[in-house]
Amino acid sequence: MSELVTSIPTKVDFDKIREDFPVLSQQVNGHPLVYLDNGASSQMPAMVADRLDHYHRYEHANVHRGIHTLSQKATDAYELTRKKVQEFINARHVDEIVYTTGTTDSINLVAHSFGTKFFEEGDEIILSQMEHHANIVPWQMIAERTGAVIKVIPVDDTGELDMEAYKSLLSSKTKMVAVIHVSNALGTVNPVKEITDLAHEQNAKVLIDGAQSVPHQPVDVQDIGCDFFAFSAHKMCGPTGFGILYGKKELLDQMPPYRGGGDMIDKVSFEETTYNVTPFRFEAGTPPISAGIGLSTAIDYLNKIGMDQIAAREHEIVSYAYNKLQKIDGLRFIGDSENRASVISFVFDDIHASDMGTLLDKRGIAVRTGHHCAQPTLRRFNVPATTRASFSFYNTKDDADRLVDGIEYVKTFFD
Ligand code: 7TS
Repeated sequence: MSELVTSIPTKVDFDKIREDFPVLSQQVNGHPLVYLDNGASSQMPAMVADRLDHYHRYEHANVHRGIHTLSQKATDAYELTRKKVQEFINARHVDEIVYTTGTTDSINLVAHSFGTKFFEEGDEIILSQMEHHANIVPWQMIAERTGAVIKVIPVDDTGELDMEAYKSLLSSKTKMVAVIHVSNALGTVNPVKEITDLAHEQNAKVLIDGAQSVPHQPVDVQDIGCDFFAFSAHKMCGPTGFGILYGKKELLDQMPPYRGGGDMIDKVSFEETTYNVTPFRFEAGTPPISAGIGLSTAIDYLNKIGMDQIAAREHEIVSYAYNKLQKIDGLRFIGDSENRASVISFVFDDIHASDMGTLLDKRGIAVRTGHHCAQPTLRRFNVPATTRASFSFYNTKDDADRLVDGIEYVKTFFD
């Protein structure tokens, strides 16, 4: 990729925004922390941590079942998140927002519920070669059970999907296309609208894994046109243990519940059980209430900055880091798409990624090394592991400089 040049509107003071994240002001191994593992989990602003604290101290009660005031308050706060999420991703109806425990759970829900009901022997599921394991294994499990077959869109040398190959894989046998929006291993941003339009021409349904897109850019599910969209709260300044499945209402209404238990039923007897309406019939048992409420505050926080501003800021920082990294002798990018966001993956032929990660950590720089739960992606590039720097809007050019200096320092060990 050639030099990336960008400019961003200056309305938001992003350097000041770091002060919202207490975790970022600490020293790690005697150095100021440089946190570049946002792809794994982003940090939480004090505003979200305070909201969780307040809930646990003063508002805790179970939801959807209490007549008492505290339970009603907890329910109202928890249900407010559904509305916030609906607006955040521009879903048509609030009941198209299903609460889950994260992206993994959301994809499992669709694979098991939709797959069990609609897949038949010989039906085809199209995935891509750059999927996270969370968007591979659930489909394999359901394919084994139903006799459906998995087809894979190849990735080219720059880390982009081979769209011609995708078109030739599509046919009337295709029942589901499940594709990652932004690759957690390569950083590639995929053309999900085009992917969806092509799948719909064959009457196939489309699931987009948005774990790495929702935290970094505005997402409009109606504009994409996809049938399902999955993401996690903990990658977007929210708490762990909570996530979202967006699904078109007419599809969710036809899908059987995925898990049975309290809250998801209408009437239960030993002879027959009837189920609650969408989305509640997919939400069995006591949920992670505080995490759900925390997501609402995280969305408020992100909205206050503006997702357009966040996307522009990250583009500027990632471009700056990319341009400096490409000058380092021996560094090879894995994934070099023009359309990239938030993630830079790289290798050195003579330095193992885990050595790189360990030595960077000694200088207070947190990166992820390994296969990033995307083994087929790395196999495509014939590498067992990469070092991955994944950025957020609170990262700075100074963080990028510290990364570059850190890599130069690690290189001196191996020269
Ligand atoms: N899909 C993508 C694209 C992801 O990046 C991840 C997590 C998941 C699904 C699973 O999300 P979860 O919240 O259900 O666990 N990705 C990473 C990562 O890149 N490093 O650690 C976790």
